[in-house]
Amino acid sequence: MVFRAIFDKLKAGLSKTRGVFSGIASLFRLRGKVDRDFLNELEKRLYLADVGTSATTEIVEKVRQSFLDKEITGDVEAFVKQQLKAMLTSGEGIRYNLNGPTVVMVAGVNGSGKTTSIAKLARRLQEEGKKVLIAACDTFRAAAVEQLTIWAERIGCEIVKNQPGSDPASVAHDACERAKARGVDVLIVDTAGRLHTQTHLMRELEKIHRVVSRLIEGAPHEVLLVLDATTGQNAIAQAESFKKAVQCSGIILAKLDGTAKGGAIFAIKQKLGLPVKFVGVGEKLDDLEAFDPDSYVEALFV
Ligand SMILES: Nc1nc2c(ncn2[C@@H]2O[C@H](COP(=O)(O)OP(=O)(O)OP(=O)(O)O)[C@@H](O)[C@H]2O)c(=O)[nH]1
Ligand SMILES: [Mg+2]
Repeated sequence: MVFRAIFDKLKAGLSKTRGVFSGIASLFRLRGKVDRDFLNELEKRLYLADVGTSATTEIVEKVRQSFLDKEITGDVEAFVKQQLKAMLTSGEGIRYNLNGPTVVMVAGVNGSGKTTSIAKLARRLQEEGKKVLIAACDTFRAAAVEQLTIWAERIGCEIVKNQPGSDPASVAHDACERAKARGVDVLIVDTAGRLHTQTHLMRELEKIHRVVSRLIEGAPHEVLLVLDATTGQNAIAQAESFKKAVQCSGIILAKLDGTAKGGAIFAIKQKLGLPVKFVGVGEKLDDLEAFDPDSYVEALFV
């Protein structure tokens, strides 16, 4: 029952991308074979879903070869699904600190969906019975602290903050102390998406990283990079610059509901080698799902 409800939400969230993927089976039935026209159409659809050149070429070539080798008889869709699933890694959850608070730092360019994803994640963890604390370390954008405070109030979660313009590393410091003192299970750290320059931004992230690592052993235990799925493969370039500055451990792919570019997840996996841990499929609090390759690929076709 619960699984069904989660799957339905994922399906709804991926409906735009599914519009591009679906129809492959009927197209095959119509033609009755894997011929040039079928392969061209398959290739076109994979491109439209932003699967990316190398992943698209790989899949199309496998379909062609497998048809020649008579591995594909009737169900070409099942074959494509199997190829797509094999390209993704099974969802890994959050890596917890067993000896104290787990620190989850959240990074990403401005507007990618960090703050909203943090609220969703905090709520999700609270529902699992965890004590969560949020740190408002985006002190650069004037309204950022206020926005996070509103979310925190809505979900009944404690927040550590300071005036806009104050030092984000000192907020991170206070949050770590409070997390230890209050027996918090998970501390989630919001960060700025934009500073005066990109260099400033990366330095600030490194500084927050350093501060939390000094105060809590092994912290940050996760650095989750939030990518905006509507930017498709452009998100990869963003991710690369973040990956250099802070050692990202996973990805939250947000805003999948607003795009047909949900295929970008394959290119993200191929090019970044980082696991997608959560996907955002809407603006509401319960619109964050733990990533699972099987459900994801199934939801693209059903
Ligand atoms: N449709 C949809 N919208 C989302 C999702 N996640 C975030 N948004 C929206 O994207 C916009 C930006 O989200 P924020 O969470 O403020 O993004 P941010 O990365 O914190 O932005 P900055 O603080 O400016 O760096 C908001 O309008 C959110 O409601 C999602 O999964 N689906
Ligand atoms: Mg924000």
